[in-house]
Amino acid sequence: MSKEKIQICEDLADIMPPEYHKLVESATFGDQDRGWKDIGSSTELIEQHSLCAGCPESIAFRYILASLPAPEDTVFVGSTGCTSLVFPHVAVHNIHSLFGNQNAIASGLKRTLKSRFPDVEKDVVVLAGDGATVDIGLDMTMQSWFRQEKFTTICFDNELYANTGGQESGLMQKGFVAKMAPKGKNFEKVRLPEIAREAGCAYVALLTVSKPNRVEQVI
Ligand SMILES: Cc1ncc(C[n+]2csc(CCOP(=O)(O)OP(=O)(O)O)c2C)c(N)n1
Ligand code: SF4
Repeated sequence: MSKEKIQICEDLADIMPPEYHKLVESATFGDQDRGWKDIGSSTELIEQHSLCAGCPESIAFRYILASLPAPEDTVFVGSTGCTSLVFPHVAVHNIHSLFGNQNAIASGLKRTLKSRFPDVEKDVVVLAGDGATVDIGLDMTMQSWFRQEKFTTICFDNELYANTGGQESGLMQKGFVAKMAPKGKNFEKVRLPEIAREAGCAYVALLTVSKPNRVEQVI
């Protein structure tokens, strides 16, 4: 592990806010033994991030960052939505893809990194909301799973299109009434873990933010 790979550009160092200096100095890399239990003493995301105050996605993101095996050699692929709001405030490589396209971008990126750096394991991690993963991006999600592309897909399931004010999502619970779906949902929640298993994913796990050390379901 090395802290050399992500640094603040010297020419901009004097105008960067202190929070960003702290982020790079005490972020998620450099320590061999770090993990989710280090949250509290490490910095993964600046405190003045642009998610709502108290948003569970912010703590979930911190757990994810703290748990990456090799953050310096990891590239995140994000998609439009609340999940994408964290990326300007973290010290990790990331690409913002067009809404729904994240798994297609990640497939190409992983293959390209393999070809460009044959001797280094470069990890690619998709992080997207349920609307991006299961509704608008389902085609791309499924194709990458069918093809056994070698990267991780993380779906932040808040059961809603939150960033655009609360439209119905496939992962929303049946009967749920949202601001932009006032009649309530008519259909059952899409069973994403089962779909992932059927599509051939090597490992499928379901976790909640409140219990980061407990996997709810492994398929
Ligand atoms: C191609 C495209 N279609 C639609 C949108 C509008 N849009 C932006 S965010 C969003 C909802 C995101 O919902 P979700 O993926 O569930 O993430 P959340 O905001 O709930 O974390 C939509 C529909 C867009 N930006 N680009
Ligand atoms: S609207 Fe988005 S940022 Fe705000 S609490 Fe919900 S998921 Fe988090």
